[in-house]
Amino acid sequence: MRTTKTLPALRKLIAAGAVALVLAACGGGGGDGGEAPAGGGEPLTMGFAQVGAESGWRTANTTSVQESAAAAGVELQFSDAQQKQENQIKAIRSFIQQRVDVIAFSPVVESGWDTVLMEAKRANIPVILTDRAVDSTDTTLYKTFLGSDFIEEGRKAGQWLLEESAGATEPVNIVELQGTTGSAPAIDRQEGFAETIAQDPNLTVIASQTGDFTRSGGRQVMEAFLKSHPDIDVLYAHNDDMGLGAIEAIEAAGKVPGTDIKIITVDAVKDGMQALADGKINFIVECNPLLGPQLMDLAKKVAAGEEVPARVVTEETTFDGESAKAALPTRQY
Ligand code: GZL
Repeated sequence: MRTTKTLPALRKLIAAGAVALVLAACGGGGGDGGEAPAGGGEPLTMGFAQVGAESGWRTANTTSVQESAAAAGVELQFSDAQQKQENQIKAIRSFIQQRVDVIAFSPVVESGWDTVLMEAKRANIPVILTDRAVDSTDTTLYKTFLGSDFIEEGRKAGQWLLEESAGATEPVNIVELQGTTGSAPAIDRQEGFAETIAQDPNLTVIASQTGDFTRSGGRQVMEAFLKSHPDIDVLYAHNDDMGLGAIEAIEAAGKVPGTDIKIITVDAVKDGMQALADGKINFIVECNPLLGPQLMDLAKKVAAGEEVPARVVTEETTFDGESAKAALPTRQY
């Protein structure tokens, strides 16, 4: 549903109308190639509160949102919270003050959102969760959740290791680099992996700690793991960036990543796929960051008061070394 327009917005409407008239006089087209609002009306305004810029995945996700907004003729107010929940809450409050038509955000952690989401609801501004979920029990606080099934991603990682280790008679010692503490992907990827490897008593997670989804975090924690556990067989990292940081630590310790220590990661961004093609990573579960087009489509629907599905799960696959080599030349991110 559109919000009540104030005087500044009326000026925008006149300007938009004037722009639409000018474009018509010049034969239309031109500009940034974005869609002109249907019927010459005011463009949809979206406030997007992004987690930060912590990983290659996040960068690709930001690019997808920004480019899709331009292509859809959506006026985007974008904020980078630098992985701090208080910054995301401030940004959402600012979007409410600006009376945007739709608010979208990727919650850095699952908890602590009910108050600010209730403020958006009272302001009659629909909210779309993208990428990550919240643990609010009141599902009327948002219109839909667009993003991956992280438990399924963890299961896919665990299933690969189950098959790789089939018939093992010796214990398989696993270390785990968790994503941001309290975030949906970290919680769910750990859950999905653990429930799957529980089918083989030889598979044991001997250490698990957060690397906060960053390369430096992955490297630092892996250095500590290597010092305290000389007998590591497998690394399961919740994203490529932590896995790539861990590879630096493994090589610095004189071990061969992908051979001495098998490595499973999640995301499938270019740098991770290159390491997979090079044999330094053994298996990657894809997590698709290109949510922009679906987000803009959902935003237009909720702003128009149309019904949308409560949950939109993104399509994604898995890669081994051979399929990574085949995919790399045309990989978008
Ligand atoms: C998952 C996303 C995660 C990525 C990380 O959808 O939230 O955050 O897996 C990113 O690379 O930092």
